[in-house]
Amino acid sequence: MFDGIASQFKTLFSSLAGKKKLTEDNVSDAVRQVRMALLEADVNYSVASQLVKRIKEQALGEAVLKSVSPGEQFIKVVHDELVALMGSEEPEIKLLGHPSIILLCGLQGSGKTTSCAKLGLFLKRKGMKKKVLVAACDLQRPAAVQQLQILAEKNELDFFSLEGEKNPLKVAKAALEKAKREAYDALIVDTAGRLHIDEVLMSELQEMKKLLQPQEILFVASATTGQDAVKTAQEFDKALDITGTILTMLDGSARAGAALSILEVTKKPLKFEGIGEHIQDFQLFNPRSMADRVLGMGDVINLVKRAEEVVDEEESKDLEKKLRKASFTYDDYLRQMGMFKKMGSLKGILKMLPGVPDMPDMDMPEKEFKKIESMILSMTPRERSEQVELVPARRRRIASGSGTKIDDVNRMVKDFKRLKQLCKSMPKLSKMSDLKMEKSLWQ
Ligand SMILES: Nc1nc2c(ncn2[C@@H]2O[C@H](COP(=O)(O)OP(=O)(O)OP(=O)(O)O)[C@@H](O)[C@H]2O)c(=O)[nH]1
Ligand SMILES: [Mg+2]
Repeated sequence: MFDGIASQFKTLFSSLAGKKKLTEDNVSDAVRQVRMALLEADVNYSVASQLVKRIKEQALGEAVLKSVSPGEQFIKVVHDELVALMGSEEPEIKLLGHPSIILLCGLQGSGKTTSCAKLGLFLKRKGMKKKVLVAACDLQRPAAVQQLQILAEKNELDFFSLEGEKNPLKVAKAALEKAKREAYDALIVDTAGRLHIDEVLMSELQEMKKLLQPQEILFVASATTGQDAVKTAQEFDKALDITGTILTMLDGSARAGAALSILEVTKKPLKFEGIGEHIQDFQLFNPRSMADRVLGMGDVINLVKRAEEVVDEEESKDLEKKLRKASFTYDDYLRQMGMFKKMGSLKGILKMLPGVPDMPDMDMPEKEFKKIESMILSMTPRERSEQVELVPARRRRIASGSGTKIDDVNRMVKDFKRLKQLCKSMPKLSKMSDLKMEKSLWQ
Protein backbone atom coordinates (compact mmCIF):
# COMPACT_ATOMS: atom_id res chain seq x y z
CA MET A 1 0.00 0.00 0.00
CA PHE A 2 1.39 3.41 -1.00
CA ASP A 3 4.74 1.74 -1.61
CA GLY A 4 5.99 4.57 -3.83
CA ILE A 5 5.32 7.52 -1.56
CA ALA A 6 6.20 5.57 1.58
CA SER A 7 9.62 4.63 0.29
CA GLN A 8 10.29 8.21 -0.83
CA PHE A 9 9.48 9.44 2.65
CA LYS A 10 11.68 6.79 4.19
CA THR A 11 14.64 7.90 2.07
CA LEU A 12 13.97 11.52 2.93
CA PHE A 13 13.74 10.86 6.66
CA SER A 14 16.92 8.82 6.71
CA SER A 15 18.74 11.62 4.88
CA LEU A 16 17.67 13.98 7.66
CA ALA A 17 18.72 11.58 10.38
CA GLY A 18 22.35 12.72 10.45
CA LYS A 19 21.56 16.44 10.59
CA LYS A 20 22.26 18.30 13.81
CA LYS A 21 19.70 21.05 13.30
CA LEU A 22 16.80 21.92 11.07
CA THR A 23 18.01 24.88 9.06
CA GLU A 24 16.53 26.95 6.24
CA ASP A 25 18.75 24.99 3.84
CA ASN A 26 18.05 21.44 4.82
CA VAL A 27 14.35 22.15 5.40
CA SER A 28 14.05 23.70 1.91
CA ASP A 29 15.65 20.62 0.45
CA ALA A 30 13.42 18.29 2.47
CA VAL A 31 10.18 20.09 1.59
CA ARG A 32 11.14 20.00 -2.08
CA GLN A 33 11.36 16.24 -1.79
CA VAL A 34 8.05 16.12 0.09
CA ARG A 35 6.42 18.11 -2.71
CA MET A 36 7.80 15.72 -5.32
CA ALA A 37 6.63 12.67 -3.38
CA LEU A 38 3.14 14.16 -3.05
CA LEU A 39 2.82 15.07 -6.71
CA GLU A 40 4.06 11.66 -7.80
CA ALA A 41 1.39 10.10 -5.58
CA ASP A 42 -1.13 12.17 -7.57
CA VAL A 43 -2.02 14.63 -4.84
CA ASN A 44 -3.92 17.65 -6.14
CA TYR A 45 -1.43 20.39 -7.07
CA SER A 46 -2.82 23.20 -4.96
CA VAL A 47 -3.35 20.86 -1.99
CA ALA A 48 0.29 19.76 -2.26
CA SER A 49 1.55 23.36 -2.53
CA GLN A 50 -0.39 24.56 0.50
CA LEU A 51 0.64 21.52 2.50
CA VAL A 52 4.31 21.98 1.71
CA LYS A 53 4.09 25.65 2.68
CA ARG A 54 2.59 24.74 6.05
CA ILE A 55 5.19 22.02 6.63
CA LYS A 56 8.01 24.46 5.96
CA GLU A 57 6.61 27.11 8.30
CA GLN A 58 6.04 24.55 11.02
CA ALA A 59 9.43 22.88 10.65
CA LEU A 60 11.31 26.16 10.88
CA GLY A 61 9.05 27.68 13.48
CA GLU A 62 9.04 24.76 15.92
CA ALA A 63 11.04 25.17 19.06
CA VAL A 64 13.81 22.61 19.00
CA LEU A 65 12.94 19.86 21.40
CA LYS A 66 15.90 18.46 23.24
CA SER A 67 14.50 14.97 23.32
CA VAL A 68 14.10 14.42 19.60
CA SER A 69 16.40 14.61 16.62
CA PRO A 70 15.77 17.12 13.81
CA GLY A 71 14.80 14.23 11.54
CA GLU A 72 12.19 13.01 14.01
CA GLN A 73 10.93 16.52 14.46
CA PHE A 74 10.48 16.92 10.74
CA ILE A 75 8.62 13.60 10.53
CA LYS A 76 6.32 14.78 13.28
CA VAL A 77 5.56 18.00 11.44
CA VAL A 78 4.82 16.12 8.20
CA HIS A 79 2.73 13.54 10.05
CA ASP A 80 0.69 16.17 11.90
CA GLU A 81 0.02 18.09 8.70
CA LEU A 82 -1.09 14.95 6.85
CA VAL A 83 -3.43 14.05 9.70
CA ALA A 84 -4.93 17.54 9.66
CA LEU A 85 -5.36 17.34 5.89
CA MET A 86 -7.44 14.19 6.21
CA GLY A 87 -9.72 15.52 8.91
CA SER A 88 -7.79 14.92 12.16
CA GLU A 89 -10.40 12.77 13.85
CA GLU A 90 -12.12 9.54 13.00
CA PRO A 91 -15.52 10.32 11.49
CA GLU A 92 -18.58 10.42 13.63
CA ILE A 93 -21.56 8.91 11.88
CA LYS A 94 -24.85 8.83 13.63
CA LEU A 95 -27.66 6.49 12.76
CA LEU A 96 -30.41 8.95 13.50
CA GLY A 97 -33.30 8.04 11.25
CA HIS A 98 -35.76 5.19 11.63
CA PRO A 99 -34.42 3.73 9.49
CA SER A 100 -31.24 5.65 8.83
CA ILE A 101 -30.87 5.72 5.06
CA ILE A 102 -27.49 5.50 3.38
CA LEU A 103 -27.29 6.02 -0.36
CA LEU A 104 -24.13 4.88 -2.16
CA CYS A 105 -23.11 6.41 -5.46
CA GLY A 106 -20.10 6.66 -7.73
CA LEU A 107 -18.40 5.67 -10.96
CA GLN A 108 -18.64 2.20 -12.43
CA GLY A 109 -16.45 -0.34 -10.72
CA SER A 110 -15.50 1.91 -7.82
CA GLY A 111 -16.60 -0.65 -5.23
CA LYS A 112 -20.17 0.40 -4.44
CA THR A 113 -21.77 -3.03 -4.29
CA THR A 114 -18.91 -4.49 -2.27
CA SER A 115 -18.99 -1.50 0.08
CA CYS A 116 -22.75 -1.87 0.44
CA ALA A 117 -22.28 -5.37 1.88
CA LYS A 118 -19.17 -4.39 3.86
CA LEU A 119 -20.96 -1.43 5.43
CA GLY A 120 -23.98 -3.62 6.13
CA LEU A 121 -21.83 -6.07 8.01
CA PHE A 122 -19.98 -3.25 9.75
CA LEU A 123 -23.27 -1.99 11.19
CA LYS A 124 -24.56 -5.42 12.05
CA ARG A 125 -21.41 -6.59 13.74
CA LYS A 126 -20.54 -6.92 17.39
CA GLY A 127 -20.80 -3.66 19.26
CA MET A 128 -23.28 -2.04 16.86
CA LYS A 129 -25.84 -4.78 16.40
CA LYS A 130 -27.94 -2.76 14.02
CA LYS A 131 -30.75 -4.30 12.03
CA VAL A 132 -29.67 -3.65 8.46
CA LEU A 133 -31.36 -4.00 5.10
CA VAL A 134 -29.40 -3.75 1.84
CA ALA A 135 -31.32 -2.85 -1.31
CA ALA A 136 -30.31 -3.62 -4.89
CA CYS A 137 -31.10 -0.50 -6.93
CA ASP A 138 -28.55 -1.05 -9.68
CA LEU A 139 -30.77 -2.18 -12.51
CA GLN A 140 -28.30 -1.16 -15.22
CA ARG A 141 -25.77 -3.94 -15.07
CA PRO A 142 -27.39 -7.35 -15.63
CA ALA A 143 -25.70 -9.25 -12.79
CA ALA A 144 -25.65 -6.38 -10.27
CA VAL A 145 -28.70 -7.48 -8.27
CA GLN A 146 -27.45 -11.03 -8.04
CA GLN A 147 -23.98 -9.83 -6.99
CA LEU A 148 -25.41 -8.02 -3.98
CA GLN A 149 -27.75 -10.88 -3.21
CA ILE A 150 -24.87 -13.37 -3.08
CA LEU A 151 -22.81 -11.06 -0.86
CA ALA A 152 -25.81 -10.54 1.43
CA GLU A 153 -26.59 -14.24 1.72
CA LYS A 154 -22.99 -15.14 2.41
CA ASN A 155 -22.88 -12.66 5.24
CA GLU A 156 -26.38 -13.12 6.59
CA LEU A 157 -27.52 -9.64 5.67
CA ASP A 158 -31.17 -8.94 4.89
CA PHE A 159 -31.53 -8.23 1.20
CA PHE A 160 -34.19 -6.47 -0.86
CA SER A 161 -34.88 -6.47 -4.58
CA LEU A 162 -37.92 -6.39 -6.83
CA GLU A 163 -37.69 -9.03 -9.49
CA GLY A 164 -38.56 -7.85 -12.96
CA GLU A 165 -38.73 -4.17 -11.95
CA LYS A 166 -36.87 -1.85 -14.31
CA ASN A 167 -37.20 1.39 -12.37
CA PRO A 168 -34.70 1.79 -9.52
CA LEU A 169 -36.88 4.45 -7.89
CA LYS A 170 -39.68 1.94 -7.46
CA VAL A 171 -37.29 -0.56 -5.89
CA ALA A 172 -35.97 2.13 -3.55
CA LYS A 173 -39.48 3.11 -2.53
CA ALA A 174 -40.50 -0.47 -1.80
CA ALA A 175 -37.26 -1.05 0.12
CA LEU A 176 -37.93 2.02 2.24
CA GLU A 177 -41.48 0.84 2.99
CA LYS A 178 -40.19 -2.56 4.09
CA ALA A 179 -37.44 -0.98 6.20
CA LYS A 180 -40.01 1.22 7.97
CA ARG A 181 -42.55 -1.53 8.39
CA GLU A 182 -40.07 -3.97 9.81
CA ALA A 183 -38.24 -1.45 12.00
CA TYR A 184 -34.82 -1.64 10.41
CA ASP A 185 -32.14 0.61 11.91
CA ALA A 186 -30.43 1.16 8.58
CA LEU A 187 -31.22 0.87 4.90
CA ILE A 188 -28.22 0.83 2.57
CA VAL A 189 -29.02 1.45 -1.08
CA ASP A 190 -26.69 0.25 -3.85
CA THR A 191 -26.96 2.16 -7.11
CA ALA A 192 -25.64 1.73 -10.64
CA GLY A 193 -22.26 3.17 -11.55
CA ARG A 194 -22.45 6.33 -13.62
CA LEU A 195 -20.45 9.20 -15.03
CA HIS A 196 -21.22 12.68 -13.71
CA ILE A 197 -21.71 13.83 -17.31
CA ASP A 198 -24.54 11.35 -17.81
CA GLU A 199 -27.43 13.73 -17.19
CA VAL A 200 -30.18 11.13 -17.28
CA LEU A 201 -28.53 8.90 -14.71
CA MET A 202 -27.48 11.83 -12.55
CA SER A 203 -31.02 13.17 -12.41
CA GLU A 204 -32.20 9.68 -11.50
CA LEU A 205 -29.90 9.88 -8.46
CA GLN A 206 -31.34 13.29 -7.60
CA GLU A 207 -34.81 11.80 -7.77
CA MET A 208 -33.71 8.99 -5.53
CA LYS A 209 -32.35 11.51 -3.03
CA LYS A 210 -35.68 13.34 -3.03
CA LEU A 211 -37.57 10.11 -2.51
CA LEU A 212 -35.39 8.58 0.18
CA GLN A 213 -34.25 11.72 2.05
CA PRO A 214 -31.10 9.87 3.06
CA GLN A 215 -29.10 10.83 6.15
CA GLU A 216 -25.94 9.84 4.31
CA ILE A 217 -25.04 10.12 0.64
CA LEU A 218 -21.66 8.49 0.35
CA PHE A 219 -19.54 8.84 -2.76
CA VAL A 220 -17.58 5.63 -3.31
CA ALA A 221 -14.17 6.29 -4.86
CA SER A 222 -11.39 3.93 -5.85
CA ALA A 223 -8.02 5.04 -4.48
CA THR A 224 -6.30 3.58 -7.52
CA THR A 225 -7.53 6.47 -9.63
CA GLY A 226 -5.83 9.22 -7.59
CA GLN A 227 -6.89 12.71 -8.56
CA ASP A 228 -9.57 11.55 -10.99
CA ALA A 229 -11.50 10.25 -8.01
CA VAL A 230 -11.24 13.68 -6.42
CA LYS A 231 -12.53 15.49 -9.52
CA THR A 232 -15.45 13.11 -9.82
CA ALA A 233 -16.25 13.47 -6.12
CA GLN A 234 -16.48 17.21 -6.66
CA GLU A 235 -18.96 16.73 -9.51
CA PHE A 236 -21.13 14.28 -7.56
CA ASP A 237 -21.06 16.69 -4.65
CA LYS A 238 -22.30 19.51 -6.88
CA ALA A 239 -25.20 17.38 -8.06
CA LEU A 240 -26.13 15.65 -4.83
CA ASP A 241 -24.50 17.45 -1.92
CA ILE A 242 -22.81 14.27 -0.70
CA THR A 243 -22.23 13.78 3.03
CA GLY A 244 -18.90 12.01 2.72
CA THR A 245 -16.79 9.49 0.87
CA ILE A 246 -15.82 5.86 1.09
CA LEU A 247 -12.37 5.27 -0.30
CA THR A 248 -11.91 1.75 -1.65
CA MET A 249 -9.06 -0.38 -2.97
CA LEU A 250 -6.58 1.09 -0.56
CA ASP A 251 -4.71 -2.17 -0.81
CA GLY A 252 -2.56 -3.11 -3.77
CA SER A 253 -1.68 -0.33 -6.15
CA ALA A 254 -3.54 2.46 -4.34
CA ARG A 255 -2.08 5.92 -4.67
CA ALA A 256 -2.14 8.35 -1.79
CA GLY A 257 -3.50 11.18 -3.97
CA ALA A 258 -7.19 10.60 -3.36
CA ALA A 259 -6.89 10.09 0.40
CA LEU A 260 -4.81 13.24 0.75
CA SER A 261 -6.82 15.54 -1.51
CA ILE A 262 -10.46 14.54 -1.37
CA LEU A 263 -11.40 16.25 1.90
CA GLU A 264 -9.56 19.46 1.10
CA VAL A 265 -11.16 19.66 -2.35
CA THR A 266 -14.73 18.58 -1.55
CA LYS A 267 -14.84 19.69 2.10
CA LYS A 268 -16.71 16.46 2.77
CA PRO A 269 -15.29 14.00 5.27
CA LEU A 270 -13.71 10.66 4.47
CA LYS A 271 -15.85 8.20 6.36
CA PHE A 272 -14.81 4.67 5.52
CA GLU A 273 -12.06 2.81 3.76
CA GLY A 274 -12.02 -0.47 1.89
CA ILE A 275 -8.70 -2.25 2.12
CA GLY A 276 -9.26 -5.52 0.31
CA GLU A 277 -11.70 -7.79 -1.44
CA HIS A 278 -12.72 -9.60 1.73
CA ILE A 279 -15.90 -8.46 3.40
CA GLN A 280 -13.99 -7.73 6.63
CA ASP A 281 -11.54 -5.46 4.82
CA PHE A 282 -13.44 -2.32 5.75
CA GLN A 283 -13.08 0.20 8.55
CA LEU A 284 -13.78 3.73 9.68
CA PHE A 285 -11.40 6.15 8.04
CA ASN A 286 -8.76 7.09 10.56
CA PRO A 287 -6.60 10.06 9.49
CA ARG A 288 -3.83 9.24 11.93
CA SER A 289 -3.43 5.68 10.78
CA MET A 290 -3.70 6.74 7.15
CA ALA A 291 -0.85 9.21 7.72
CA ASP A 292 1.15 6.35 9.26
CA ARG A 293 0.60 4.31 6.14
CA VAL A 294 1.47 7.15 3.78
CA LEU A 295 4.71 7.65 5.68
CA GLY A 296 5.44 3.92 5.63
CA MET A 297 5.06 3.49 9.35
CA GLY A 298 2.49 0.73 9.33
CA ASP A 299 -0.89 0.91 10.90
CA VAL A 300 -1.07 -0.33 14.44
CA ILE A 301 -4.29 1.45 15.36
CA ASN A 302 -6.38 -0.39 12.82
CA LEU A 303 -4.62 -3.66 13.44
CA VAL A 304 -5.54 -3.55 17.11
CA LYS A 305 -9.09 -2.43 16.34
CA ARG A 306 -9.69 -5.27 13.97
CA ALA A 307 -8.27 -7.71 16.45
CA GLU A 308 -10.72 -6.33 18.96
CA GLU A 309 -13.66 -7.03 16.71
CA VAL A 310 -12.96 -10.68 16.20
CA VAL A 311 -11.46 -11.76 19.48
CA ASP A 312 -12.87 -11.03 22.86
CA GLU A 313 -11.78 -7.83 24.49
CA GLU A 314 -9.59 -9.48 27.10
CA GLU A 315 -7.61 -11.28 24.46
CA SER A 316 -7.13 -8.21 22.30
CA LYS A 317 -6.00 -6.05 25.23
CA ASP A 318 -3.46 -8.74 25.90
CA LEU A 319 -2.38 -8.69 22.26
CA GLU A 320 -1.99 -4.93 22.40
CA LYS A 321 0.15 -5.18 25.50
CA LYS A 322 2.30 -7.82 23.91
CA LEU A 323 2.68 -5.83 20.75
CA ARG A 324 3.76 -2.91 22.86
CA LYS A 325 6.23 -4.77 24.96
CA ALA A 326 7.28 -7.30 22.34
CA SER A 327 7.14 -9.85 25.10
CA PHE A 328 5.29 -12.44 23.11
CA THR A 329 6.38 -16.02 22.86
CA TYR A 330 5.84 -18.81 20.32
CA ASP A 331 2.49 -19.46 22.01
CA ASP A 332 1.44 -15.86 21.33
CA TYR A 333 2.75 -16.15 17.79
CA LEU A 334 0.43 -19.09 17.26
CA ARG A 335 -2.46 -17.31 18.94
CA GLN A 336 -1.85 -14.23 16.86
CA MET A 337 -1.92 -16.29 13.69
CA GLY A 338 -5.24 -17.77 14.74
CA MET A 339 -6.58 -14.22 15.11
CA PHE A 340 -5.15 -13.16 11.78
CA LYS A 341 -6.96 -16.06 10.16
CA LYS A 342 -10.22 -14.97 11.73
CA MET A 343 -9.64 -11.40 10.68
CA GLY A 344 -9.65 -12.23 6.99
CA SER A 345 -7.12 -11.18 4.44
CA LEU A 346 -3.72 -11.88 5.88
CA LYS A 347 -2.04 -9.74 3.33
CA GLY A 348 -4.05 -6.72 4.43
CA ILE A 349 -3.28 -7.37 8.07
CA LEU A 350 0.44 -7.90 7.70
CA LYS A 351 0.75 -4.80 5.58
CA MET A 352 -0.48 -2.82 8.56
CA LEU A 353 2.58 -3.77 10.55
CA PRO A 354 5.43 -1.33 10.25
CA GLY A 355 8.21 -2.61 8.05
CA VAL A 356 6.30 -5.58 6.74
CA PRO A 357 6.16 -4.37 3.12
CA ASP A 358 9.94 -4.85 3.19
CA MET A 359 9.53 -8.44 4.28
CA PRO A 360 7.89 -10.30 1.42
CA ASP A 361 8.36 -13.67 3.09
CA MET A 362 6.02 -12.55 5.88
CA ASP A 363 3.18 -12.57 3.41
CA MET A 364 2.65 -16.26 3.83
CA PRO A 365 -0.04 -18.36 2.27
CA GLU A 366 -2.53 -20.38 4.28
CA LYS A 367 -0.52 -23.58 3.66
CA GLU A 368 2.50 -22.02 5.29
CA PHE A 369 0.39 -21.19 8.33
CA LYS A 370 -0.55 -24.81 8.81
CA LYS A 371 3.12 -25.74 8.69
CA ILE A 372 4.08 -23.16 11.30
CA GLU A 373 1.19 -24.20 13.44
CA SER A 374 2.31 -27.81 13.47
CA MET A 375 5.93 -26.82 14.19
CA ILE A 376 4.93 -24.74 17.20
CA LEU A 377 2.62 -27.47 18.41
CA SER A 378 5.57 -29.87 18.24
CA MET A 379 7.58 -27.72 20.64
CA THR A 380 7.68 -28.39 24.36
CA PRO A 381 6.05 -25.80 26.66
CA ARG A 382 9.50 -24.61 27.75
CA GLU A 383 10.56 -24.18 24.15
CA ARG A 384 7.39 -22.29 23.32
CA SER A 385 7.90 -19.86 26.15
CA GLU A 386 11.53 -19.37 25.14
CA GLN A 387 12.98 -20.70 28.36
CA VAL A 388 15.43 -22.89 26.47
CA GLU A 389 17.62 -22.21 23.47
CA LEU A 390 16.46 -23.95 20.30
CA VAL A 391 19.70 -25.85 19.70
CA PRO A 392 20.04 -27.96 16.50
CA ALA A 393 19.02 -31.19 18.25
CA ARG A 394 15.79 -29.56 19.42
CA ARG A 395 15.12 -28.14 15.97
CA ARG A 396 15.61 -31.61 14.42
CA ARG A 397 13.12 -33.06 16.89
CA ILE A 398 10.58 -30.29 16.11
CA ALA A 399 11.01 -30.94 12.37
CA SER A 400 10.41 -34.64 12.66
CA GLY A 401 7.53 -34.14 15.10
CA SER A 402 5.76 -31.82 12.67
CA GLY A 403 6.64 -33.60 9.44
CA THR A 404 8.69 -30.65 8.21
CA LYS A 405 12.33 -30.08 7.37
CA ILE A 406 15.01 -28.54 9.57
CA ASP A 407 15.19 -25.64 7.09
CA ASP A 408 11.51 -24.96 7.70
CA VAL A 409 12.11 -24.83 11.45
CA ASN A 410 15.08 -22.51 10.99
CA ARG A 411 13.02 -20.19 8.82
CA MET A 412 10.13 -20.17 11.26
CA VAL A 413 12.47 -19.29 14.16
CA LYS A 414 14.03 -16.52 12.08
CA ASP A 415 10.62 -15.07 11.12
CA PHE A 416 9.44 -15.22 14.71
CA LYS A 417 12.53 -13.30 15.86
CA ARG A 418 12.14 -10.72 13.12
CA LEU A 419 8.50 -10.15 13.99
CA LYS A 420 9.44 -9.77 17.62
CA GLN A 421 12.14 -7.28 16.73
CA LEU A 422 9.69 -5.43 14.55
CA CYS A 423 7.16 -5.15 17.33
CA LYS A 424 9.81 -3.75 19.62
CA SER A 425 10.28 -0.80 17.31
CA MET A 426 6.53 -0.23 16.97
CA PRO A 427 5.83 1.95 19.99
CA LYS A 428 8.26 4.57 18.76
CA LEU A 429 7.27 4.39 15.13
CA SER A 430 3.55 4.44 15.66
CA LYS A 431 3.16 6.62 18.69
CA MET A 432 1.55 3.89 20.68
CA SER A 433 1.01 6.36 23.49
CA ASP A 434 -1.53 8.07 21.27
CA LEU A 435 -3.33 4.86 20.56
CA LYS A 436 -6.96 5.29 21.44
CA MET A 437 -8.96 2.18 22.00
CA GLU A 438 -12.20 4.00 21.34
CA LYS A 439 -15.38 2.10 20.98
CA SER A 440 -17.58 2.70 18.03
CA LEU A 441 -18.77 6.23 17.47
CA TRP A 442 -22.00 5.09 15.95
CA GLN A 443 -25.09 5.53 17.97
N1 LIG B 1 -8.68 -5.12 -3.72
C1 LIG B 1 -9.88 -4.58 -3.50
N2 LIG B 1 -10.88 -4.86 -4.33
C2 LIG B 1 -12.07 -4.31 -4.10
C3 LIG B 1 -12.31 -3.43 -3.02
N3 LIG B 1 -13.60 -3.04 -3.08
C4 LIG B 1 -14.13 -3.66 -4.15
N4 LIG B 1 -13.22 -4.43 -4.77
C5 LIG B 1 -13.36 -5.22 -5.99
O1 LIG B 1 -13.56 -4.36 -7.09
C6 LIG B 1 -14.42 -4.90 -8.04
C7 LIG B 1 -15.58 -3.95 -8.30
O2 LIG B 1 -16.32 -3.81 -7.11
P1 LIG B 1 -17.89 -3.58 -7.10
O3 LIG B 1 -18.30 -3.49 -5.68
O4 LIG B 1 -18.59 -4.55 -7.97
O5 LIG B 1 -17.93 -2.16 -7.76
P2 LIG B 1 -19.21 -1.31 -8.18
O6 LIG B 1 -18.90 0.12 -7.95
O7 LIG B 1 -20.41 -1.86 -7.53
O8 LIG B 1 -19.25 -1.62 -9.74
P3 LIG B 1 -20.49 -1.35 -10.75
O9 LIG B 1 -21.71 -1.82 -10.05
O10 LIG B 1 -20.16 -2.12 -11.96
O11 LIG B 1 -20.50 0.11 -11.00
C8 LIG B 1 -14.88 -6.23 -7.46
O12 LIG B 1 -14.11 -7.25 -8.04
C9 LIG B 1 -14.57 -6.12 -5.98
O13 LIG B 1 -14.28 -7.36 -5.40
C10 LIG B 1 -11.22 -3.13 -2.15
O14 LIG B 1 -11.31 -2.36 -1.19
N5 LIG B 1 -10.04 -3.73 -2.45
MG1 LIG C 1 -22.20 -2.43 -8.27
